[in-house]
Amino acid sequence: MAANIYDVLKHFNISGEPKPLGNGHINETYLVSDGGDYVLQKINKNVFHDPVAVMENVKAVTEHLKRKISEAGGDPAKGTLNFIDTVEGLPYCLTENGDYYRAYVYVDGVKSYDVAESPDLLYQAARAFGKFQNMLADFPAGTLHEVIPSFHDTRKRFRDFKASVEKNASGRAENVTDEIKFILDREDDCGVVIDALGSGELPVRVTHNDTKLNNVLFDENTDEGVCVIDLDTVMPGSLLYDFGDALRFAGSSGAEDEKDLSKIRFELENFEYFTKGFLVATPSITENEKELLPFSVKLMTLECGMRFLADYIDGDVYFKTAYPEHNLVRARTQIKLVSEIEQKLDRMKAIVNK
Ligand code: ADP
Ligand code: GN1
Ligand code: MG
Repeated sequence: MAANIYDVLKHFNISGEPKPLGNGHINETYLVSDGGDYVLQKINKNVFHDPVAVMENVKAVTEHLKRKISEAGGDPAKGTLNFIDTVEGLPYCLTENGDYYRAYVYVDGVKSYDVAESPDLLYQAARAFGKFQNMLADFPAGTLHEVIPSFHDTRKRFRDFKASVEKNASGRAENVTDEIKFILDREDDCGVVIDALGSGELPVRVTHNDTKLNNVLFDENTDEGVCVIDLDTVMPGSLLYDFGDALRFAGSSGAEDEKDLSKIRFELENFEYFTKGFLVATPSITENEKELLPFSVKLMTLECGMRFLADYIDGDVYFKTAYPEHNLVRARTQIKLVSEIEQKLDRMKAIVNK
């Protein structure tokens, strides 16, 4: 067992000084330079109650992806994450405090974006996520652990949201009554995808489930989508989760935590470029899925908005925050985006049909 982060590095046979990397909301991520570059991550135990199961999932998924990438003539050292085993032969290192760390090779020559800087970037991101989903089409879904049960069951997320409002652990609910009402008014939307998955109208697929733009790495010279990262939530789900969640983030004209709401619009041009790339990469999409693409963007944005607002009301216990109102600021951008999407749904449908 390791005593501290330096001891953890020794178990992975890496030396060097860990420096914070990226803007993820969940794990603690470090870059360590040791001749080669490595990423060291402390898995968030509050979010992932069974880190060993998480590592079993991501190892199985990356092994599958490596086979697929090689078969297609690609470079498996770049196209997916390459995890490193400890000297004891394990894909994680446990510390005396009960923390789990993992390490993987830093993908060289790439960069990540927190805001969509150009529509073409979205075309690339969509192709990367679509290809990712395609490569997992024949992955045995039944072998995956459900590491966060009901992750995108929006009906359950809605129930949890109401429970947070009723409990009002932080006493903050009084200040956000308009935001709470906005979400409560949209209860009927919450069951659409989860019910259609249950009835078989929508196929269950192995999906990424966290398709934020900063979970794709782009080639620093060509901006081609090189590698999909953050594989912790790969689980059975709907293609609509990945499509909708990606556009929740990349369809916005501003950052997820932009304070000035006048800067937050839902960009139809981004929607168009992303949709084009995604449809090219997912030839197996069904008619029912296609029809729900525009709605899925609204649904995933609403879901994320209720999660941010619930966390604000719970007292910031889930997402990493940089200041006290951070989750509220995030919830407000999602709410603004939902109203924008509601106004643009018909135009989004026309784009899909085109
Ligand atoms: P979280 O679950 O906290 O979002 P991620 O696995 O997404 O954790 O990592 C957080 C951030 O670190 C990513 O959004 C990305 O910006 C950066 N990052 C992670 N791995 C790499 C890598 N191999 N190369 C470049 N950047 C990376
Ligand atoms: C979290 O891990 P990260 O930062 O890529 C969250 C997503 C949310 C997202 C909102 C495991 O993603 O579900 O959509 O924040 N991941 C988890 O920015 O809860
Ligand atoms: Mg991430």
